[in-house]
Amino acid sequence: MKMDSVPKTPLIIHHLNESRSQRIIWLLEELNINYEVKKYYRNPVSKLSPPEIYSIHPLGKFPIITDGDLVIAETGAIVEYLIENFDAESKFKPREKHERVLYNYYLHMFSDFNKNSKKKIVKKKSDDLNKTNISNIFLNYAEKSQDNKIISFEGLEKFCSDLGVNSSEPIAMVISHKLHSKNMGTLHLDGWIQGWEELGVDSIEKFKEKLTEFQEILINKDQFKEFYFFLFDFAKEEDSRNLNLEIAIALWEMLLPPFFKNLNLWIQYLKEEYQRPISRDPWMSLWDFIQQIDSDFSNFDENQSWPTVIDGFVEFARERI
Ligand SMILES: N[C@@H](CCC(=O)N[C@@H](CS)C(=O)NCC(=O)O)C(=O)O
Repeated sequence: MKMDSVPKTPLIIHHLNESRSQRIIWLLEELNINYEVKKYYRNPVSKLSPPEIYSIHPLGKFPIITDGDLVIAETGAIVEYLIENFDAESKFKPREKHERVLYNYYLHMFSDFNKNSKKKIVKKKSDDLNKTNISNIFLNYAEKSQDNKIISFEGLEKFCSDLGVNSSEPIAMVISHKLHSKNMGTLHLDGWIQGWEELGVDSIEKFKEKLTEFQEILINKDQFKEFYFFLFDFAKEEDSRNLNLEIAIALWEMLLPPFFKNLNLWIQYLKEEYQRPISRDPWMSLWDFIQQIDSDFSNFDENQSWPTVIDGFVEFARERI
């Protein structure tokens, strides 16, 4: 085969941060090859490849190089390709038999070697998932005008309807929670991937099977707490520190009936007397209050440091029950 010491167009190395694709960049430099780096970043939580790499190569792993139409994955295969085609000065090419043995040894060893090689390899729940499916499903609902990185209100409604869920029902908020949504009405690609992987699902049908567990969260006090805490940031305006009172009341009316016997009195107090936005501390403390204080308030102690809104409520309620 004729060796081209210079590729016709710059070779592209698809490089993932903190990964072995650095080795290929080293080799490209050593061989003085004309190349461009296309950077990708691991999902900050799952540390997995970003979904767009699957459109370059179905393996979805780094490194990958593209040389014109040719796409090559696997460190060893890439190293062989580069040395075979661009090592004009035979800098790395083995010349003698014993060199070839060593060359093969290092090539195979390093292809399989990473910083975790000495640790016991634990199979992750997400390893068996079809990650391409997960990101393709996202694209079905994503907002084209936002580079396909966000699902907004319309897409969310369509997603809920494909799951057989009404987007105004409480379970739709559990879905947003499970997919790490940061604001009501939007889903982001990174949270979506993380969520689907944590749930261990990769199709709409499998996602639907999780809905019974999600319903359980809405009635089980041990599971509800985490979801309830998530709601404060989810429901408040991004640039505000507090939650608008009407929204807080709507959420409490929708979600607290299974847990809070004095809910109606609480709402009455907020509407008639308190009439202010809700800050984080009262939002969170209300949950502890519901769990710890009897519905006749007999074990309520004013000297414990409950937020003012709760002290005010107890005073208001005691006169009415
Ligand atoms: N045998 C492959 C392994 C590729 C591989 O596991 N790459 C890692 C980076 S070091 C990766 O892409 N991880 C992200 C992921 O698995 O989602 C090779 O040597 O190229």
